[in-house]
Amino acid sequence: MSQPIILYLNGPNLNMLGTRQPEIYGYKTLADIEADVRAAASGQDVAIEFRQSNLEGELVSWIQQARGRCAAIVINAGAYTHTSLALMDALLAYEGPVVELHLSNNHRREKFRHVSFIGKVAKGSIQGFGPAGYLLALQAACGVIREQG
Ligand code: DHK
Repeated sequence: MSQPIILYLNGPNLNMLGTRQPEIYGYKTLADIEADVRAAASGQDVAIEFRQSNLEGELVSWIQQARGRCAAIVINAGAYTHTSLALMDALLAYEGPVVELHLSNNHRREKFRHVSFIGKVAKGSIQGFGPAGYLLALQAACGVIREQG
């Protein structure tokens, strides 16, 4: 049987990781993080799809295409977290579990980052652990997939 797919979606400016405000987001690039996730997933009997876009509509399309195909979505929507009804609606139409992910702890930051349209529809959230959060999210997603059988 084919392996369940975990779809990692990364939103705007996450392609700049490593050089973008490293005191907040860390020194790893998104490619470094993807390699870490793939290495950790290799022992887990799951397949990883890992994508990044600066475009809201592209992220919406990828969520739509995950319906009936991906077992879970892990999403760091970047700033769209705080603004995007379109992403929230797309996730509501997706039948699988959603893990909300952030490198920084938004609750310790500016007030406008305390609102999350992703958090309203996610099964749970991981934030504040830097790049390691991507591995925690893998654990969370694998756990939920296993629970669901
Ligand atoms: C990433 C961003 O780009 C910000 O816009 C969010 C999030 C926080 C993160 O911590 O990963 O506010």
